[in-house]
Amino acid sequence: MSELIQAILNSEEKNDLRAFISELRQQEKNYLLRNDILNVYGEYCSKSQKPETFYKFSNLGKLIYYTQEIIQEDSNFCFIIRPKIADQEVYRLTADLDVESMTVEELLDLRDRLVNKFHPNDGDLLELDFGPFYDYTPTIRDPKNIGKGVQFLNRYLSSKLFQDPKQWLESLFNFLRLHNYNGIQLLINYQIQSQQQLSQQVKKALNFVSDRPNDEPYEQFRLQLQTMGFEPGWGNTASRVRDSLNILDELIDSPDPQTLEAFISRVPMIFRIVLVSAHGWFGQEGVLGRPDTGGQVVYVLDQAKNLEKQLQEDVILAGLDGLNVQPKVIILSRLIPNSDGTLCNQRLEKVHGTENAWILRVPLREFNPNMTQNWISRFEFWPYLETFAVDSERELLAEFQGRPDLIVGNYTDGNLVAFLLARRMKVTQCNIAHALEKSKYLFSNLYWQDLEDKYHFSLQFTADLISMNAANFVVSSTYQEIVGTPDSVGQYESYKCFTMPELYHVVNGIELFSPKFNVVPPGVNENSYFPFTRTEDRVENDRDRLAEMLFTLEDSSQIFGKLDDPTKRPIFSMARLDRIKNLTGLAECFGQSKELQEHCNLILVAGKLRVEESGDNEERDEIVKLYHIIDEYNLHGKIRWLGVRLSKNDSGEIYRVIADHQGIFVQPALFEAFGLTILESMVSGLPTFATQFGGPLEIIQDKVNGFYINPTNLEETATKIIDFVTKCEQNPNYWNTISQQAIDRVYSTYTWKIHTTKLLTLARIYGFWNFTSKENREDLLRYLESLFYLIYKPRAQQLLEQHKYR
Ligand code: UDP
Ligand code: LCN
Repeated sequence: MSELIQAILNSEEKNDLRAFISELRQQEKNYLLRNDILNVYGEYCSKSQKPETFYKFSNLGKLIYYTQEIIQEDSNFCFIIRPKIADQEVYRLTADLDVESMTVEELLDLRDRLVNKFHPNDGDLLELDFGPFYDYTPTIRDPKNIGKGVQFLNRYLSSKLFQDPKQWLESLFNFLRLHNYNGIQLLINYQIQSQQQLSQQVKKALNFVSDRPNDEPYEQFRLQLQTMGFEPGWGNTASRVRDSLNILDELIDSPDPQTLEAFISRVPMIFRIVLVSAHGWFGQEGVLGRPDTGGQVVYVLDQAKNLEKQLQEDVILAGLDGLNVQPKVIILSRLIPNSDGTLCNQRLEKVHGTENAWILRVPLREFNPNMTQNWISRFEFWPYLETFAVDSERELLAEFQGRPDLIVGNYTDGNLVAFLLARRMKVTQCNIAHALEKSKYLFSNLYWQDLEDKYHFSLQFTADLISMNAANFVVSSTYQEIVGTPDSVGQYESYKCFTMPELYHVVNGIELFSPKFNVVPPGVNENSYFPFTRTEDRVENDRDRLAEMLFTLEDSSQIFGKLDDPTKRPIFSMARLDRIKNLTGLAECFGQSKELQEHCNLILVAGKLRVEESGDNEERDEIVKLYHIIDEYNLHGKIRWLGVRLSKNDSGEIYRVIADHQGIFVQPALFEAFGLTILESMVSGLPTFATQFGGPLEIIQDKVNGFYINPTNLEETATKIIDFVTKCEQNPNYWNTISQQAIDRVYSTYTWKIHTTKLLTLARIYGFWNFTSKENREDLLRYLESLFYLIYKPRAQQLLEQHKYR
């Protein structure tokens, strides 16, 4: 980038830069974000009548494109530039247009000065740097391979391991000896005492099974294999056992990364899994749409069901069903005594449609009954996590009658609990963020002190840093969750370097190129959400009942609004009523467009209808705002707002009913980490218009199987919808084409089968590498523990004190 700046300074564009800087000086703000910068630049170009080519292709245009932030301090400007994904360069431009590069530390100091929180004495403030802990692990080089960690790790470590065949065989042999289920030895037994013997016996066993019919059940030749040193786990039929032994034989004689992955994916080493989802209402009915209870619950429930199914299939394939092996999945959540009609006050609840998947709810210790008896917002939950983890360990050990094989954390709180549990129990830890709040709230770190009363970000971001660094592997739903797009910073990327004024500076918060990151998107529940055209699977009564509820039913206790013309094409949206979901933005977009109102009705399924029924600040604000917009634009007769809590089946059918009416789904969030409603609407066959900020950008391919919208540009959004509606009116087939392409997109890319197969492969492979590479992470874990005890815990205790007075 410094060459680009020099090129500007050494050309006629120097005057443009000078003029642009002078425009910047006239801005009221001294901290400009990308959107502001583009606006100022756009204005400058049009004011000085620059051609389109200058705007885009001049060196200044390129510089502006890469500039994420500009900070003005006195007469200087600091340019924070992102020349490519996951990279950052910082330059100071003086009034005389001298350019100096700035260090991360200088940038963080500058940001502190901006909010008058600068510590003049060097060394006054704690600096967090995780960089040195990643020195001993390999890193991916090309940013486009970020998120494909396991492939990279496999290739890298295999090539290292295979260089020393003796050591490699030793590791493999020791790894094979490890496995057992409830004390029953699996794979190999004491008769195989060395790696040489292993190699000989594999060939012997291969000869033996080769002569047997392919589909001969394992039980029929189990004893013969046992005498050769092989225990159950190789397969359920002669052909499966042969395949597994063949792969092993190849691995011993001529190892390569693909064979290694194929082999490890078959090793029966995961039977018990914990999924931690600590905050919120975790239940199977009546919990969705509440503050803090949305997609994460849907995701974890579906994941639990599908993991159990996959583990059961794996058990059968491995030939273990005769041993009474029963995989078990436990969703760990908090028990909420005042559970508002849900089952969240029940200790143990079986997950519907499974044999051995459970929701285990552990109560918070009685620090203060006013708090711990009730639902606690995710922003206030921090003081309870440590004791929750301690109590949960005991309960999990009892439920599993032993240790789990994998612990998966969800969201900041669940990930911190997963860290504490994994550390205590010495189990592989996987992190799933769902949404990292840091990038959701503008300047959340810089102004953390002002926001602390409401959001307690100091605890949340510290917890995030701890668990994302501690995790053996991280599962993200999209690539951009990790490192964003060419022009926007990723959620994990936003933890790379930031200041928490007067608390700490993070100079290197996470290694984005680490192979721990893996993109594994979720799927949809195919029993509840399926194409509207599958009439044979739909229940007519439900369809009619929900159509009535959506369009005509009068019931002021849960429905607001009566449509003048219920036959107009419905624009539908469903979300929790929080600010970021921006349903109010959609209502405003609809309100501002008379043309949209002529063609369509707006139907919202959202939270509650009455402020007094909500205990959540943001929800209350949004309710007030929505009524205000309805009045301001006089949307009466054109909008329906359903404050209902739908059952799973109803929520599936509701999308299909909208599709029966050739409607569309709009997801107008200001930012959406992933967006399960988008998968649900697409698989139902609804043309979907979704925010361009976040995950939907990866789910949808614009104009092919859905459409992007910029929810901050109401006029443009309305125009996009009107264009679509007009096109459909001219050519009714257009709706069907997009509808079918949306359905195809979900089935080809977003299924739980794909997700769980990949997740289990990851768990096995990271487990294997942890064992064989004996990677010493103890120093990192000790550092993280110090952060937990020295920063997190005292702050959590302070918050607990405040809770005592509630
Ligand atoms: N949902 C629901 N009722 C509501 C609002 C949401 O059933 O009133 C469901 C919706 O069908 C989806 C989930 O909650 O399955 C929301 O997930 P998403 O990933 O879209 O957003 P999140 O709420 O997690 O931010
Ligand atoms: C949280 C969110 O905000 C959504 O974007 C995701 O779809 C959901 O979790 C499930 O991961």
